[in-house]
Amino acid sequence: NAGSKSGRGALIVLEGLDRSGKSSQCARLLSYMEGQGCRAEGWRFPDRGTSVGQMISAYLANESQLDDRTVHLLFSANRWEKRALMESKLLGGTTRIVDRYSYSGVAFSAAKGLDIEWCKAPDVGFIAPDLVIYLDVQPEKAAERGGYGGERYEKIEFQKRVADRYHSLRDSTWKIVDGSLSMETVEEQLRELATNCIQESQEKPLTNLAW
Ligand code: 2DT
Ligand code: MG
Repeated sequence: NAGSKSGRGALIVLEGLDRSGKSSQCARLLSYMEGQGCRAEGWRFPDRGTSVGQMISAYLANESQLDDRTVHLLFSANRWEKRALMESKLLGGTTRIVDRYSYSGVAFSAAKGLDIEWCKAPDVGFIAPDLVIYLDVQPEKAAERGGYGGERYEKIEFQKRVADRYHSLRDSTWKIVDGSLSMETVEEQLRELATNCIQESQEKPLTNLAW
């Protein structure tokens, strides 16, 4: 029972291409966790609510132009401005289910041609996730799902490059879930992964992202 824990909360990240189902699955997982009596909160990056986030949002909507490295650093700053809050939530026993994280930061910027090591550097020292769930959907399949919303990166050729960069970021904290399966099947797999992760993370210290 995920609700009977007393240690720290877990940092669980969902990653994947646009239209891979991350946001829907985050919401489903969160309501399941709450139903289990587990203290859990959802979160997403970019957080468009801060002043940095508003600059990012305007850029994504093609309402402003920014240099590639500049916007990369804004995305990172948008995570840094939440680090202290995130740490205190986790240490206080709240699990966080996060829609996109530093992996999106690196995969999307590196897909533009920026050096991948340069892209990783500003996120060194950020909190390392206990679990990264990658919803694996072919770029062509993702594009078929009701199309894209018209934001800057929502183009199939670009998404293919993002998928390649994501692939090179995989490490032992990653679990690859076939995002082309039914919503219910994916949801079931996520419940199990998250429940195990929460139990295993309780007594582990938080560590920093080291790539
Ligand atoms: P949403 O559609 O999920 O709101 O994402 N992105 C995201 C980056 O380029 N760098 C980052 O650090 C993050 C978190 C992915 C909006 C787009 O922003 C991209 C898609
Ligand atoms: Mg999007």
